[in-house]
Amino acid sequence: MSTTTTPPPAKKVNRIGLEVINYKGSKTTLCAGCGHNSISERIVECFYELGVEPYKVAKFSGIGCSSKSPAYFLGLSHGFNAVHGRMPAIATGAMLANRNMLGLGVTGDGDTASIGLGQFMHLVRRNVPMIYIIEDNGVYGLTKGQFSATADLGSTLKTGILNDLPPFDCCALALKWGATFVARSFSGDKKQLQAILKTAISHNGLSVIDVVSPCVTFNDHDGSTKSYSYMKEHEYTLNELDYVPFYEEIAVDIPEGEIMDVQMHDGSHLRIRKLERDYDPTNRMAALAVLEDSLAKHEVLTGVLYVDTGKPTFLDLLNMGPDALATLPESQIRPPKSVLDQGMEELR
Ligand SMILES: Cc1ncc(C[n+]2csc(CCOP(=O)(O)OP(=O)(O)O)c2C)c(N)n1
Ligand code: SF4
Ligand SMILES: [Mg+2]
Repeated sequence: MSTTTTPPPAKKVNRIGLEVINYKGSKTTLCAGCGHNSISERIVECFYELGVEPYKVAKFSGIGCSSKSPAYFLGLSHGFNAVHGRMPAIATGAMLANRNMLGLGVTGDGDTASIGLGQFMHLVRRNVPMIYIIEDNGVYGLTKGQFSATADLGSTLKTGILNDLPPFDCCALALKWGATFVARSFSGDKKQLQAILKTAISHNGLSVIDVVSPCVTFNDHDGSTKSYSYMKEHEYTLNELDYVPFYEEIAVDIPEGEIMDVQMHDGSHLRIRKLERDYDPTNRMAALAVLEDSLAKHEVLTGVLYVDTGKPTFLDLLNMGPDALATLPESQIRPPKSVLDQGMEELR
């Protein structure tokens, strides 16, 4: 009797031959339903779908539930969990040492806008080429839900305590200080967040992405403006986004005037479809104005607020050569003895 065996189904791989499992990390220990978990899922999908080599990614974070999340994606990548609010300095050093890495910072609103505000400022000012995701829940989740500096005026804690301070809007701050890609999204908006993340992967400069990411344990009640229900009622989508990677043909049948096409550094395209508002995301002043306007109307504006593909990065400004410092032989990075001797002589 002959037995026929059906071959196992072929494993699904991306364009560099890796399976999605190669982009996952350890099992999450965050609360079920936490927005941060959805963002981790989007990171896994986007890096897999674009075929980014995971071992060429350097993950950075500070301290917080959000900053724990790099353990839950890209397990084959490099990672550095820094001190609270000090991730930008570590990331800047790492990107200077090895420009061939793709830098991915994941942080919280407390990590960025409270203790780490000064570090964030300098990262933006320098246009360090990396992705900087703020998982914004308006509270310090890890330390049991105190207000952070992004909590809205008039919002309340679960206990009823009122926030009487105005918030920092991380997108407005990033725009003011010179960021070259600024976007806001919501952890529950899969399609929009994917398009934004993919564009950030292609961007040569600092990408600041503020993602409203509800904390189900401490900030998902009626008085919160970072809850799932508040976002459902107050999210206002600025533009519809479509990302076309450099290795895919772009369709040409676009009605003129409706879509703005931005070519990214690696040849990919971000296609931005205007919605109700006539909005130009290459105009920084318009971006600041639209944020002010949304604040007054109690809208949470999501989409791409600003994109500038022409500004030099920190590595360009420092005239860093094409080779990563970390890969140069010692003969090229250590001054010869004669130069050191001369320096010592001058100090005598
Ligand atoms: C120097 C220092 N100060 C304070 C703390 C306590 N602490 C740990 S996490 C955190 C806030 C985290 O909030 P956020 O960055 O918003 O992350 P989330 O937990 O909300 O994701 C604080 C204040 C610390 N770990 N180190
Ligand atoms: S405490 Fe809040 S921020 Fe932390 S894991 Fe739980 S839901 Fe997420
Ligand atoms: Mg937080």
